[in-house]
Amino acid sequence: MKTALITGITGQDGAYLAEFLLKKGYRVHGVKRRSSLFNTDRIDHLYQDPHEANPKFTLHYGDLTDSTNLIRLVQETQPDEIYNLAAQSHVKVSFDTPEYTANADGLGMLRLLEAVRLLGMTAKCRIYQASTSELYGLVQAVPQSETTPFYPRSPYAVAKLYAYWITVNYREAYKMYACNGILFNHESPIRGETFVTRKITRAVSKIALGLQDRLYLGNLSAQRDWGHAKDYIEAMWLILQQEQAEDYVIATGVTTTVRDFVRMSFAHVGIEIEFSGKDEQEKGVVIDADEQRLTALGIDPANIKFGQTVVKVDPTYFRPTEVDLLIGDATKAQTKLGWKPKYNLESLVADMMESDLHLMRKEEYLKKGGFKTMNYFE
Ligand code: NDP
Ligand code: GDR
Repeated sequence: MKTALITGITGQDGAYLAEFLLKKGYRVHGVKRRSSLFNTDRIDHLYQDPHEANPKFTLHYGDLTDSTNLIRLVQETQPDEIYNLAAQSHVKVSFDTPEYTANADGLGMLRLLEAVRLLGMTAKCRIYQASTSELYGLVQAVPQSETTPFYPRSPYAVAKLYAYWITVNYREAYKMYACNGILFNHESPIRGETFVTRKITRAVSKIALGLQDRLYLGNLSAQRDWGHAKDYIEAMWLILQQEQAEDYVIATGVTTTVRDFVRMSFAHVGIEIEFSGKDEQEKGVVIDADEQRLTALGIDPANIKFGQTVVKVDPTYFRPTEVDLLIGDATKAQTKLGWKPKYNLESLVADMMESDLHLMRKEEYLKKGGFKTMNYFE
């Protein structure tokens, strides 16, 4: 039985990867941060009572900024594979917390590599670094592949650039099986609520159910290559199963604007919107609503008003430096790993919308029952 250690276990990818590896028969250890409230929602279904003999899934307190903690965890768990998924992963927030982001996202990987090296585990332990398409930043060439030059555009991306190169360096210097997966944006029903796709699918669900009037967004023209997290975590595992340690781009090869993601999400519930105006003045207005579709989904058509402004731009969400266009070329992963995504953008939007409609219905019941509902949305 193989043993895996996953940092960032409470995050989107950590949760899907843990489930995937448990199904493959792995023993999984996860590193979670101390938090004042439970923050294990995404992995609660995997929980095993630690009092039972020989649990296959165990959580440990830890933090990527604490070397001694990481050394102890690697020593205690003796992993065959480490997946370093932990990070302050929000690009906009990295402009507010640049030093912390550098420490966790940049030096964090160095600490893990050093832990493996100092413990004499370089031959036993393979290690994966969650690298990112944000490394490409300011567009140098499209589509972006393993050979496209990097030009990071945020403290997050600069920190991840360090982690990328320290992974390559330890592979070359110490013959470690250490790899970068350069993953393009991947989303899911359990995507963090402040990333744009989830912010959109939550808000569209609330608007359709009459729980919210409007969605405020930043740059609608940004283009992203969006895939499904379930497909992408499989690629992480494949990257660690090869003869040679190498770096791979994981992407769908299709790019879409934020504006079109909004349109598609509204279209899922039968609402057609039209955008007008430029830059900060741009807005999205309801121009049609398919009563049959709304009713079939259990939504009261009276919630949707013709001419209602449902999307507005709020410059608060603009970034000091933006990444305008990402589109990945995953040919290497397709040919060498045999990786092929099962989801496309349409099925991704449908999966997220169905899940958020279901969640927001709970809010609807609570509101109708006179209970306070969660109003905070960023
Ligand atoms: P999430 O933000 O959902 O999860 C991040 C995880 O890291 C959470 O478990 C978080 O814990 C944990 N974490 C944050 N800081 C620390 C720290 N200092 N020490 C220990 N744990 C910490 O990210 P995703 O699951 O979406 O992404 C996984 C990784 O992949 C990240 O490194 C991200 O940068 C990278 N990536 C993501 C892409 C995407 O599109 N999703 C694309 C390319 C790369 P807590 O729950 O306590 O906050
Ligand atoms: P990104 O994801 O920065 O690509 O990083 P995010 O969803 O935050 O932004 C995508 C694009 O949408 C634009 N945008 C907004 N973004 C947010 N969050 N909120 C808004 O209201 C909004 N309006 C427009 C952004 O400007 C941007 O252009 C994600 C993270 O998961 C990283 O950790 C990962 O490395 C990369 O994907 C690949």
